[in-house]
Amino acid sequence: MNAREVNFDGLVGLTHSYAGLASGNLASAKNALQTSNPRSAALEGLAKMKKLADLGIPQAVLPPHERPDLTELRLTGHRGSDAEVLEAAAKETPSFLLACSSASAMWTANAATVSPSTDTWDGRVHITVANMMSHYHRKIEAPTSGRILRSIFADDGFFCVHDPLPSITMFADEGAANHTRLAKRHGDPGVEFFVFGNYTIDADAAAGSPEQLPKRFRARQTYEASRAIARSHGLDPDRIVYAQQSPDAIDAGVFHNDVISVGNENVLMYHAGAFVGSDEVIAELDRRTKAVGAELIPIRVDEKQVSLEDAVSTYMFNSQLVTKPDGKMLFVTPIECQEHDAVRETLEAIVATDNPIDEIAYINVRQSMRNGGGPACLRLRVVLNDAELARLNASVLLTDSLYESLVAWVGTHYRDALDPKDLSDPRLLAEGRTALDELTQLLGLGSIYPFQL
Ligand code: SUG
Repeated sequence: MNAREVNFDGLVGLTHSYAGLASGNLASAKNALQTSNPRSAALEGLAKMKKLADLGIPQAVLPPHERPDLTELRLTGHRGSDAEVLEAAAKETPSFLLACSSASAMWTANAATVSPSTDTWDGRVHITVANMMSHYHRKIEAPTSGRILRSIFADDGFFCVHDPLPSITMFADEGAANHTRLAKRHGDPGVEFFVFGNYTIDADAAAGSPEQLPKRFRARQTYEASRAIARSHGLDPDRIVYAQQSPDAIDAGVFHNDVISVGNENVLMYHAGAFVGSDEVIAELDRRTKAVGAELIPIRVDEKQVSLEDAVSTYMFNSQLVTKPDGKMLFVTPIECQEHDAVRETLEAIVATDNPIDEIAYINVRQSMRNGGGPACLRLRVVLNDAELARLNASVLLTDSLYESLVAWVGTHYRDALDPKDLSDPRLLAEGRTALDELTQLLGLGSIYPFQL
């Protein structure tokens, strides 16, 4: 059946801030406690969505979560009115207030792992909400992400939304940022490619050896989590490849695999330093994709073309690689890549070579980039056939009129400067609730936030 990939982008929240919360994420550490601009951040994200929608690439919107999260703050013994809780938290547990205020749900590549219906045991689209247990500010996204995804993919004849895996180290899961699907075309049977950085005592020999764990930063995705998702989704073991992230890459700031490789249909672009045993990984992908009728086109970028360090600082591999209506592919690439000679030249050389990629769009998502989130982090990819597309809540699909409403909505409600100290301002909480209440109506989502339940 005819199928396409729909990008579900996270709309940046009203508390977009730089709190230095994410270990292993060099941009987050570098920009900690700077002033952010939530309005620009949201508009940059919307402009990216509009750009893709205008090219005829289906685009949808996922709403931000309510922040600061008062429920979490109250769990730590702060009592009284919301304003009193915020004031006490700012005084007594300021770093916890920062974590409870993060707009990190904007990086929807981490919201879930999605397997299209052509890959799963029961012919439904399977979606596992990520537990994001490696960082507290991200772990608290899971319940709201689950409610939002269930509200959009509500028809259980077509969709199956799974709860997050147990929140223990063994099953640490960061969603689609460590998952790529390779196929001839989106609608064809695919090979699901899971990349992990860590494994625990229950891992079989395929997981690697303890010398292959990073030394500087903690890896965020485990082998066991990837395997559990493959089981839940009922994937065919012959159509799965597991690979380990290179520990050196993790230590160089590659906290998710989508910082160092990107795939789309039969193309996989990767840095030579991305995986443990890259050549064997590519050979296995080649073998398994051939078995499903696809001819893999691997595009390898060597260290001498672009160093790991430059790949991380420009987020070259965190480009979205998307199929246009004419069947050719487009790189949606951070503007930082255009400003870096070696990276720009490498990307342009790839486009000039004989492969399906024929265009680069450099886009500005600088506000998100300063927190280590590039274009690919901001979107969750969902392959849907015609029948499935007709079954989802269509109010979240980006039309010209929804785009205009959202731009106006951001203009009305968002601040253009936010200091971490502003996060305890009770007016910010009130502004957020008014805005999000309006947003659920714009997106036809019903009640999804705790303050609405
Ligand atoms: O989890 N940054 C996010 C960025 C996520 C990027 N996603 C993908 N690669 N798919 C993270 O590290 C920073 C928040 C702060 O420091 O305020 C943050 O959480």
